[in-house]
Amino acid sequence: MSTAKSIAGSLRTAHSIALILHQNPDGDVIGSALALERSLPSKKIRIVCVNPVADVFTEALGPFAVESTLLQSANLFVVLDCPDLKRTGFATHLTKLAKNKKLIVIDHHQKGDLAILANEYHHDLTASSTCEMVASVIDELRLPINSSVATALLLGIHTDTGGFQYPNTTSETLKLAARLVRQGADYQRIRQTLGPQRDLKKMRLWGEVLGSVSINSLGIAVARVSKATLAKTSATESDLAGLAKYLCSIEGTKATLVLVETDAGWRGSLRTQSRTFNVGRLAKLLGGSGGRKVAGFLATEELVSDKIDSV
Ligand SMILES: [Mn+2]
Repeated sequence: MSTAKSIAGSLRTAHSIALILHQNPDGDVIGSALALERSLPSKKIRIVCVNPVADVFTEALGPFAVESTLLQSANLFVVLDCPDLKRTGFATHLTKLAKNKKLIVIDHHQKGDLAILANEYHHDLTASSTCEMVASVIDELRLPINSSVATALLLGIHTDTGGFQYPNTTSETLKLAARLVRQGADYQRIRQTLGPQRDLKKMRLWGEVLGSVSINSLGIAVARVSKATLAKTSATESDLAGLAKYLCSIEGTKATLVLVETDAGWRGSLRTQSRTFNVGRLAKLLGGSGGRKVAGFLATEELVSDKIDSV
C-alpha cells in the first residue's frame, strides 16, 4: 500500500498529470482534484470527468476547467475518491493505459478492483474524506496551503462528513478543519452554497418523495421516485442528491433505500450511517454490488413490489 509520502514523490516527478473524477462528481472528489491542481501550478494538470460538474461547485470554489475526454498524453493518471474502475467512467481507457503509464489511486472507500490495476494505491479507511488524505499529500510535498486550496479541501471534508455530523468525523478531521480555516478556508461560503437548496423544483420533488417514504421491517427508509413524479415536478434525477443522507436522519432508521424508475428498471441506492448494518450484503442479495455503507442494484418492477418491502 502506498503512503502519502510515496504519492507525493510520484506527483513531484510527473510533468503532466490527469486527475480523474468519478461519475456524478461530489464535493470530496472535486475538492481533492482542485486542491492538487492549485497546489501544483508548475505542472500541466487536467481534471477529467465523464459528467459535467454542478454549478454549485464553481460558485463555492471559483471557476475551473473539467474535460470530458481522457487524453493518453499525460504521464501520470490519478483516480480520486473511487475504488471501482467502472465508476470512473473510463474503464477501457484506464485498463489500456495502465500497462505503460503510472496509475495512482487515492481513496477512503472499501477497496475495489482499482486496487489490482493501480501501480500505487493510497488507501485509508479511517480518513473522513479523500480531501483529508490529499491534505497529507500536500504536506508531504512541503507546499503551502493558500486560502483557495484550503477552501477546496474543507469543501470535501464538509461534504463527506455531512457538515461534521457523521461518525467518520474524527479528532484528526476536526484538527485539519481548524487548520484549514486558519489558512483562509471560507467555511461560510461553503455552508451557504452547499447548504439547503433553494431550488423550487427540487423542493417540490422532495416534497412528493418524502410524502410517500415508508419504513420496512428491517428499519430501512424506502423512498420511491417514479418517472411520473419527476415529470410532475419538472425536476431531474440530479435534484435527488442529498436525499438519501437526509433520510438517514429519520429516527430509528438503520439505512435508506432510494428507488428511481429508469428505462432499464428501478435503480436502488442503499446507504447507511450505521456501524453494524451492511448495505453491500443486501445489495448483493438483490443482484447489485457495493461497500458496507453505500451500495446499489437494478431491479425489475416485480422485484420492487415483491421483495423490497420484505427485505
Ligand atoms: Mn469521499
